Amino acid sequence: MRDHTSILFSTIVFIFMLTACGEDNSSSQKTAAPPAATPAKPAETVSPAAPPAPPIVEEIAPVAAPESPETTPEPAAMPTPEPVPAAKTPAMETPPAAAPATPETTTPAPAGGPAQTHTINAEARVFNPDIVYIQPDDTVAWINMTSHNSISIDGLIPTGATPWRGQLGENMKITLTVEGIYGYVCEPHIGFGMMGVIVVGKPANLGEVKANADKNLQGPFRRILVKLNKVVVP
Ligand SMILES: [Cu+2]
Repeated sequence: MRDHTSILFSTIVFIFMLTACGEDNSSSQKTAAPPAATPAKPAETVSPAAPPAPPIVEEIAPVAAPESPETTPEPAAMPTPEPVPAAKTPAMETPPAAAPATPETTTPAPAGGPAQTHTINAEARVFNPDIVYIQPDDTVAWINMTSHNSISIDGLIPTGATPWRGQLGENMKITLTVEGIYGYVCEPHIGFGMMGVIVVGKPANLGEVKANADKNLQGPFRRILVKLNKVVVP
């Protein structure tokens, strides 16, 4: 056993000495060798590490791509049904807007007979109808007069007729006995042209009323001339 141990020990010592000599020989060359090997290895290790990265990016990209197309078509489909009902709503509102054209049309003069009541509806900013043909002793009733009134215009009623001045926001009715043209306005809404003409019987004062309006009325009051020009003497 001792022989083997001594042989083994001597062998180890011999190998150690050989190694020490090798280190001494290579010690001078080590300085240049390590730098060359170091840059080469890291460059190789980095490049292999880089390739695996692209596949990861590619896997992420395809995942994100399917998500965006799915979400995009859904929002696009949702807004479509909404605009449709929205477009129908304004279409429904348009017909009522055409209604205001009604006041432009004049009602025919009623035939003689018992006294009648003629209703004038105060709509948004217009009297409907804005020109009313009645017979002497007939009654005119203004309704829906919230925020409106009816005031006869000086110089635009027949001689001998009684002017009137309604209360703001109150419905009213008057009975007209004197034949002729009567012009009136809604005081708060003169600027909107909210005014009207009442034609009683066979008026003799149409020319006189037009002349007075053109001569005396100022600003928005003059819009009554447009209505006076539409009057057709029965
Ligand atoms: Cu008014």
